[in-house]
Amino acid sequence: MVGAGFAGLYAHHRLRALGLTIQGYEAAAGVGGTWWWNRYPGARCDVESMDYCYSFAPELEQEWTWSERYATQPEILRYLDHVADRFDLRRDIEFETRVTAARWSEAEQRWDVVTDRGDRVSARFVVMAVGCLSASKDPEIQGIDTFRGPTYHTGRWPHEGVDLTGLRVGVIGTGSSGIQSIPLMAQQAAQLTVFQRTPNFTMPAKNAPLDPDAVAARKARAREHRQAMRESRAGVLVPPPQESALSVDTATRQSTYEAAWESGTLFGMIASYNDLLVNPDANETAAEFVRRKIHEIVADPEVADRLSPRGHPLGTKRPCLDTDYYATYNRDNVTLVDVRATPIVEITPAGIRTTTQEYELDAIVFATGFDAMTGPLLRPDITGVGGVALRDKWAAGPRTFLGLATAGFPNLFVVTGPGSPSVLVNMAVAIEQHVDWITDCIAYLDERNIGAIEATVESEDDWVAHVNQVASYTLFPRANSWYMGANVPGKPRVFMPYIGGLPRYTETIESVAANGYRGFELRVSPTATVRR
Ligand code: N01
Repeated sequence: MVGAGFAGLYAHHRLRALGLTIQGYEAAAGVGGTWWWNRYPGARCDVESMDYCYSFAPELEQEWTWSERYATQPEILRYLDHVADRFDLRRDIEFETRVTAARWSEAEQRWDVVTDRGDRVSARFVVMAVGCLSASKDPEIQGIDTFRGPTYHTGRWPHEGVDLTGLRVGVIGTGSSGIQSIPLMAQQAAQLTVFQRTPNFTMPAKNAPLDPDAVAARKARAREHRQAMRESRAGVLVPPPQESALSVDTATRQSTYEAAWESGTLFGMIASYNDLLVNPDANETAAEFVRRKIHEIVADPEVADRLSPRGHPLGTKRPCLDTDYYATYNRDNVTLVDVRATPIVEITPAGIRTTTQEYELDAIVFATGFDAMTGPLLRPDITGVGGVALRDKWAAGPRTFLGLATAGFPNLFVVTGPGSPSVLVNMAVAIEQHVDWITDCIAYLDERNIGAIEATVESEDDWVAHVNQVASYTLFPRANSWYMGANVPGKPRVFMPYIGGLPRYTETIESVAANGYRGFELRVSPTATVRR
């Protein structure tokens, strides 16, 4: 089991109940995955806390009480620590140990797994619960090592915290991490200079303490709510839009967008009309609404203009929720530098030099994101049937069957891999679904003395074609997003998650299982009894 975040912890719980012996590895010193690493100021989840948690144990749901509508990173980490303790999930995990390689032996029908500490384990199955956004990425800017002051990446934030009081701070990046941290860093720093390459669409989170009566009411109908979440399109309850943005008059549209803006929900704006992610003209009505909001909030019209996204349709780069992001640019100690107009040339010992000037800084924050989805799977050296490396197989982009498995790599399961809904839906729902499917699959194999399960090339080809086809109906391929791999130089431009929605995806994976794992080849174990 690789990883001990949301996915890994639940997988330990389910697979242990099957009676399997598990060896877990986790690069961090504790459980939590993304919530262990991303400790930057303002880090919190932008799916509501009561929806962004496990549903597998009704008693856990009743015991745990979230304090805010959108939980902070420390609170989510406390929750995951609590889950690990409550279900005794740490005992099989080797922490501060990174899996560096895994090699399949067809003769033995086993994986030989190696770590950076020199551990070696022979395993029937490898479950990659490595997260979609766990391979953090520094910017490709020359001179980083020459900078005299400290540099920090939001995805590897120091655990002791960082005091920016009185410092001149530069931050590169205005995705979710930048947008959450900039308002808080601006309160501490003497001067904050934001280096923005692409302005992003963000909406107010309207975060607040949770009302105890609302919490009690939700707990009372927790089971029905969870079931409805699993059956929803994105793992959260948003009424499905019925009409086109272009079928209503301007006043109606404005009031719908106003309500979405005030709702403080991630999917509210996109779900206002049914064609915002497929029709550029419809999308433009929502994009223009947000741009007008930016101009209302930001006092300097030139700064407001620089903050207004124009190069990509709303929602095609992941939207963000913020607290006081745009208003932060009204502060005297905050400067916005448009590095598309005046690109960064280099990082110098004293700061950051663009084509027009050098900005002197005491500290630099990289909010520059991740080698998403494939990065965590390709960093280890994984070799499958016939000695083929996963890196080579995926050289032109990830190829999976259902985002759960890849042909040529038997008995290797991926939780929320490329080709699954994953990052487009509530990850807590997606993770439980995948872990449940993998657990049922392994139980099925054990009952039948089957030693190996491998996705066929044909089923994988069909699935990849389907994933690409549904993406091509949308506006997503128009954006240079991490969904497309566009943030990593040289990475193939492929829309990685599956955008067909949870209901269709659920029906597909359930039907595959119900039909004896149709689309997979199942091979009998070479030994009389399957070794656990
Ligand atoms: O990373 P990002 P993130 N020079 O890739 C810029 C999840 N998440 O860590 O857009 C200058 O979105 C880059 O510019 P551009 C969430 O799914 C969730 O913020 O490539 N700029 C961009 O502005 C999210 O989408 C939560 O032109 C450079 C920024 O850096 C995902 O994680 C919180 C550059 C990177 O933005 C990733 O978010 C946080 C360069 N050389 C994250 N290189 C919540 O739940 C990169 N950039 C709330």
